[in-house]
Amino acid sequence: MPVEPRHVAQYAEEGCTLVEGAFSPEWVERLLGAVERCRALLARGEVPPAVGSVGPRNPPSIHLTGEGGIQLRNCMAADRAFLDWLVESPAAALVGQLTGARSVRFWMDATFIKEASDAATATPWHNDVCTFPFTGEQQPSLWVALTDVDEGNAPLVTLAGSNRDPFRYHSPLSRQDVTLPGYRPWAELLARVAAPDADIRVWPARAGDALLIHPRTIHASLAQAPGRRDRRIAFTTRWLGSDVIWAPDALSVTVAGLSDHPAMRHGAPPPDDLFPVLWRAPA
Ligand SMILES: O=C(O)CCC(=O)C(=O)O
Repeated sequence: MPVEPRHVAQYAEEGCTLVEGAFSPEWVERLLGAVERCRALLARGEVPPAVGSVGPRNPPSIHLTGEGGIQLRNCMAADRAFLDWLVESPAAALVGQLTGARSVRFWMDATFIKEASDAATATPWHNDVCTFPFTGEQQPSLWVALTDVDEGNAPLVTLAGSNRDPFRYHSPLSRQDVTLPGYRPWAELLARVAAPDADIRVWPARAGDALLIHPRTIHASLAQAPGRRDRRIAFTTRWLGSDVIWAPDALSVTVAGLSDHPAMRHGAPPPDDLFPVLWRAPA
């Protein structure tokens, strides 16, 4: 396991850290295969059937972002390679060790594919917690490069230290006219990253490297540099640590079968039968 104290310290201080070689070439190949299988079905208008269960989640979906930009969401239960990775790979241990959680559960997944340099394929600035129906510090995203992602191949970018903000921001995709305590307008987030003294970090990565991103860390991805047409694929999973409680509000994503599930109690941790614990800290 390549987690070192410097990764833990950087994650806590800056809200993002890169773990080089977190996943073997074999895991990268298997995940790439699963991505391509799900993408092919979704692109044909078919919903990949579940081959296992991760509890109530929204169905797999595909979203096009400009020319050559594709997002797949909620594919975890649709392919054996994804499910095997979830329980057999070092992913859950890595999340636990970096966040200091006593236990770790899987929440959701997304895949970001970019195959052309259209500016619209860039992922807009946001923080991931903007639509999460949970609260807690330990809700990171584990972003895994499945291809090499050099500086011209649409790397992730972060605003260092934004993980320590006492609030979250509206999603660019959610209603901007709703005011809720604890949220700031997305326009403010954009002003912060555009400020001349903004501490923006760029994260080139090799296939198999992983970034752990704090739920409040403001981040985006660049588009590919003009003329690039390489395949750029990142597979990202969201996780719930031991300090996380169910706390949906009017800006949270709703999940069919979960949002109204009687076992989901406001202010309580997610129940084990819907969110099995995948890793526990050694006693
Ligand atoms: O890889 C990307 O393009 C963006 C990933 C991202 O922003 C996320 O996972 O929240």
